[in-house]
This record gives sequence, C-alpha cells and structure tokens, in this order.
Amino acid sequence: MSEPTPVPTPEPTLTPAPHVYEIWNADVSWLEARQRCEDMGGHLATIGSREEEDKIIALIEESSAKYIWLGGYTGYDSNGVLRGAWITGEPFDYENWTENEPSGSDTDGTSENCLMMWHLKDYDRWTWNDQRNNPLAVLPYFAGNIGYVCEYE
Ligand SMILES: [Ca+2]
Repeated sequence: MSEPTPVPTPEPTLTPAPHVYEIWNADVSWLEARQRCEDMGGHLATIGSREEEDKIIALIEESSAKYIWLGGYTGYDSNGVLRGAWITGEPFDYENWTENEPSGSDTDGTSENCLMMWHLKDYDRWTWNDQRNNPLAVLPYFAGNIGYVCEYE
C-alpha cells in the first residue's frame, strides 16, 4: 500500500470585505454624529468612488432624512486653497460638490467645514456641501431632517 498522494488545498479566493453602512435619523451636529458612529465601532461614512456613493444614496433614500452628515470636512491647504478631506485619512479622490461648493464659510461669515450631502431642488441628484457644524441652531427647517451614515470596515 502506498501512501495516498496529498491533495493540495486550493488557495482561497480573497474578495474585499463589503463596506457596511447604516443610516440614522437624528438632529445632531456633525461632531456629535461623528462621535456616535465612533461609539458604535465605526466612523462617519467616507466615499471613495461613485459606486460607494450610489450605495449610500440608496440607503439615504430609504430614510426620511434630507441632510446627511458624511465623514468629510474642508480646510485650507498651505497655498490657501480650500480642499476636502476624509476623517479616515484616505485619499480625497472622488468629489461631488454642489455648484459653488465647498464655500468654506456661510454668507454671515460662519465657517463651514463639515461635509453634508443634500438633494437641492435645483439639482436632480444628491450633491455635497460644506456646512456649519450645527445648522439646526440657526436654521429651524433642518429639524427632523438630519441624518448621518456610519460605516463599518
Ligand atoms: Ca458651503
């Protein structure tokens, strides 16, 4: 009797883990939304591609939220150019700003650095705006309409 020839185990096919997103409706500031996602073991969602954005938009549209916090912010670089960034530090390659955004500040001079996704009447799609941290404090129509998307890697 000869020993049976061992059959090599096939190499497993590695597929990237899907990103899991979760939407919450809550009238919170961007900082509070960021903290809530971290408390749940995730982070405010970041968007690296049109495909990821489409997934997040599908989720948003199942909710009643109209103003959605994402894990992005804006700031001025050393050349004084306003740029976006993700809280995870991943490259800010894909962008979908509303026309004339990011603005960096509101018309009253309040700085706007928090990435919010919205669906303006004049646009037929969801786009991005840099918003003040707590718009509800000055804009009552935000009440009941704020949401945030957490992402779990
Ligand atoms: Ca803005």
